[in-house]
Amino acid sequence: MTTTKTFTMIKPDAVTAGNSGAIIKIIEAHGFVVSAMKLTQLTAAQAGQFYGIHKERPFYNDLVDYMSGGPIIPMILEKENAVEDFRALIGATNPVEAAEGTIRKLFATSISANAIHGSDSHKNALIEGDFFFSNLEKMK
Ligand code: IDP
Ligand code: MG
Repeated sequence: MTTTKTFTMIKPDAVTAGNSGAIIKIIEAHGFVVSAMKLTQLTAAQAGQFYGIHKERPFYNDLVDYMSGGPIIPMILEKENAVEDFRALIGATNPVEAAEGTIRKLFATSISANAIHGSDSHKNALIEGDFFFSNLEKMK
């Protein structure tokens, strides 16, 4: 198998709660290599663009407010089978449904403030990584 990329960001609830270090430690312990990372904060317009696919959903405005309301840590990760393995590591969107030991089970406080994002496809991983990082900021 060849190494592939996924994209993640630690969401404002988890960064603000001081859980970033613990989350990155879990990610690395599961074999993911961080190849780009920064601390930043989205404007409402940027959060709206990032989550544009959810524009018609009832939670869209709350999601944009929440995701632009505090610091985030976006990262590009590399591993074999990165997208699928990372979705398994973060767990279900709703922490009540997330499996034991998953990042959302450990750190999410609600279905909206659910600690972490993970790309749902290889194509979206590349789009989302490009949303946050220039080629100069990417290690490879
Ligand atoms: P995912 O993050 O597990 O891929 P999506 O369905 O793509 O889940 O939703 C994107 C984000 O929108 C979620 O991670 C969560 O923060 C928020 N969200 C999803 N569904 C709900 C909901 O029913 N109520 C409030 N927020 C939601
Ligand atoms: Mg999604």
